[in-house]
Order: sequence, then structure tokens, then C-alpha cells
Amino acid sequence: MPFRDLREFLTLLEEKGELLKTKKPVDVRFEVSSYIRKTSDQRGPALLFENVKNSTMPVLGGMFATRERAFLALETSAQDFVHKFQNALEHLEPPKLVASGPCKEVIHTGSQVDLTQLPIPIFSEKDPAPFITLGLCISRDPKSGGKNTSIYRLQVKGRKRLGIMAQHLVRQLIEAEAMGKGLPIAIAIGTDPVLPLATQWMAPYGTDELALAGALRGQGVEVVKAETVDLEVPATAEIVIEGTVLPNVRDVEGPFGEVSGYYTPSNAKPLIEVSAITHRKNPIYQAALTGMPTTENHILKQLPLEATFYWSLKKEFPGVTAVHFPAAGTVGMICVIAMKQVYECEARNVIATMLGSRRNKIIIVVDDDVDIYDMEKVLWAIATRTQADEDVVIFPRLVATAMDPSVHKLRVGSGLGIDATKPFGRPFPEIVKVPGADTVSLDDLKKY
Ligand SMILES: Cc1cc2nc3c(=O)[nH]c(=O)nc-3n(C[C@H](O)[C@H](O)[C@H](O)COP(=O)(O)O)c2cc1C
Ligand SMILES: [Mn+2]
Repeated sequence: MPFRDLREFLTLLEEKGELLKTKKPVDVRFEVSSYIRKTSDQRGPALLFENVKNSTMPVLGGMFATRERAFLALETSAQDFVHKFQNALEHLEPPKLVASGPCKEVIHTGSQVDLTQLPIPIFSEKDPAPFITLGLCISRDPKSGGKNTSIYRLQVKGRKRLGIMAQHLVRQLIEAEAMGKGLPIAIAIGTDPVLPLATQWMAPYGTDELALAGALRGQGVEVVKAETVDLEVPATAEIVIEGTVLPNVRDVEGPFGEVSGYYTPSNAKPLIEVSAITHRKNPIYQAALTGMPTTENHILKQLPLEATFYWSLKKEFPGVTAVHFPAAGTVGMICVIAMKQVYECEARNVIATMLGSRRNKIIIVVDDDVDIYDMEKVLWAIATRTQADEDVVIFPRLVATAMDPSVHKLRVGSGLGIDATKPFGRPFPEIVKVPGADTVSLDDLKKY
């Protein structure tokens, strides 16, 4: 059964010891983020702050900070999640319009609209303002009507103003501007946990990410009409912010502590004028930390990205058994691939294919006997199975990610491939094994 809302998922997390509720008074300026930082670094529980200074709303943070919690959200496992994504892609399930929902229990419009009433954290030292970091931004192409749902950071700029740094939504905005209009937007915060994960699928422009969410949950996402814009929003969201991205306005946004582990500089970005805030009774504000890996921002991206590349590589190279984008590589700058080589040099073809994609900075290919989710084992494979003169490939001058601070020119970088598979077709030493180590448990010893 899919989760109806965020609250059902929190109940599950609590049962599993994966949620820590606290009444410690906390400040939204750095204090909430300091605890999310701590639990992320310790792979600790999600945190629910029930006593936030100057606010009646609790703040949730760190919910997606571990892969295990993301698997719980998707009701899947480390073995099955790639299949779950593929199956969902083949059976998209559009949202279902319903008459009303809990997100309408309280409605603020006009002069009642005040973003500063929400307990939005200031996360990192150089962030100039509070940022909404887990808002699902829903919008529509003004020409085709095609919907888009994605997570974009939103900088609070006053009671009714938000800055936005967006991708697909900007294409829609440019269409709207050409028609002399603004772009209506609705931002859902605190939803069924499948929704944020679904938005991280690298869907082609024009694909409704909410339909993928519906397929992943096995039931269309229930949506209700927004109050002040012609859009539909998830019915069980904790909080919904409605507004318009203003046409032909760009305003300074940032800096912001980003997924690269560095601040990205301030820049001119679009501006949202907020027209309504609706919420459930006693709403929970959901925050997500972004910054030095690992954060929930990294985990949210990781699973959809791994599933996407697993299937695209698998088509060409059936020997590929797993794809991992480690958080340390910011989920994009390092990709580790496990495979059973069928032909000599096949790992190098995989490297060449990956260097031709947009995730092309450092590609490491290992044999399928290496646990690619354990970077110690990956380093061991590099140490013991590569010779630099034969197994390293450097490809100069490729499109780089905008998040790479080491480039000389923005978005121009180079690619590195490391073939850390064993020499093909030659005898190679056997791996040392301790009989029984896979099956014993230290709990056996506690019984005596
Ligand atoms: C917590 C979080 C925050 C994000 N913030 C931004 C952002 O501010 N701007 C952006 O362009 N992408 C951001 N992303 C990445 C996009 O959500 C992601 O690339 C998405 O697939 C893009 O969707 P789109 O292609 O529909 O634009 C963020 C992702 C997460 C998980
Ligand atoms: Mn999109």
C-alpha cells in the first residue's frame, strides 16, 4: 500500500527507530541545520523538531539522509530499486483530480500571505537568507500545457517573494515571457516521500514527474485545484505555496551552500510573487540540508540517477551488474560501474560511453566481484587491479557540470576513466576468504 502522506511515512520511520522527535528549543538560523548535519554525518535518524523558536510549526529534517530510508520510502530494496524505476517508467500513472484534500484545511490569501511565518531554516554560514529546499515546484508549459514537477531551491526575499534557481521551469518561463505573461507556480512541501524521489528522475522536457510518482506508488497521486493559480497540487501536502514567476524580472539570488560542498556565487535569477499559502492543520515544515556530501540532497538524486544509467548501459553492455554515483563524488562527478566483461577491453567502451554522457568526470569500472557501494573496496580494486600506463584514459575538453569548481572555464572540463577490472583472460590471484565470515553474527557471541 502506498503512503497516503508524509505522516504515514513518519509513523513507519518511528516504528523502525529511524525518527528522533525532540522538544529541545531550536533556532531556524543554523541550529536546525547543525543537527541535520550531525545526523547526516553519523547516518543517524531523521529529526523532527517539535519546539522551534518563534514558530508553532514543527520542522522535519534529514529524512532522506540515508539510502536505507529512501528504499523504505520507495517500498523497495538495494537489489530491486532499479527494476522498480524501470517498471514505473513503462507504466506511468497520471495524477487523479479529487474535490478536496487536507492541504486546504487552512487557506491564507491576500494580506494574510506571509512566508516569514514559516519556520524555514538558514542552513550554511554564508547563505544570505532562509531557503526552501524541499519544495516540489509544479508548473505548466504555457503553450503545450505539459506539466513539470521538480525541486528547486527557493530563497525567501520577504513576506511574498521568493527567488528561484530552476531548469525545466525556466524553459516554461521563457515561453510565458514570449507571450507577455508570467508563469503560475505551486510549491508543495511535505508530501508522500515517493514524490520528491520521483522528481529526481532525469525526465525529458514535457514529462510529468508526478505521473512517475504515481507509477512508483502503484496509485495515481491525488491532486486538488490550487486556490489562486490554474494548477493542481498534491492533496495531502503539508503546505502549499502558490504564486507567479514574474515575467522579465531577474533578481540577485544566492550565494548558497551547494551539493558540491562549496558555495555557488550569487546570480540574477527569476522572482516569484506569492499569492496564497494553504496548509494542513498543525502542518509539518520539511527541510532538507544541502552541502558537503552526504546530505539528503545527494541521496534523493542518487537512486533515480543510478537506475537511469543502469538501464541505458545495460542495453549496450549486458554484462553491467550495477551503477553507483557515490555521494563523495557529489552524485555526478564520480560514477562506479560493476560489470562482467564479455570481450577484452569492454570496460573501456563503457568508459567511452559514460564520457560521452553528461556524467563524465571520473568513471571507474570494476569487476562484478567488487562491492561498488563500499568505496574502500573500490579503492582496493584500483590499487590492486590497475596499471596507470594501460588502464587510465583521459579525455580532454568535455562539457562539465556547472557545480565543478576546479574548471578553468565554466562548464568546460575533462574526463578520467579508470579500468579497474582484472587483466582480461589472464590468470589472476585468488581473493583471500575466511570460511564462515559471511554467515556468523556477533550476536551469536552475546548468547554465551
Ligand atoms: C534537495 C534538492 C534541491 C535541489 N535544488 C535545485 C535547484 O535549486 N536548482 C536546480 O536547477 N536543481 C535543483 N535540484 C535538482 C533538480 O531537482 C533535478 O535535477 C531535477 O531532476 C530537475 O528537474 P527538471 O529537469 O524538471 O528541471 C535539487 C535537487 C534536490 C534533491
Ligand atoms: Mn522535468
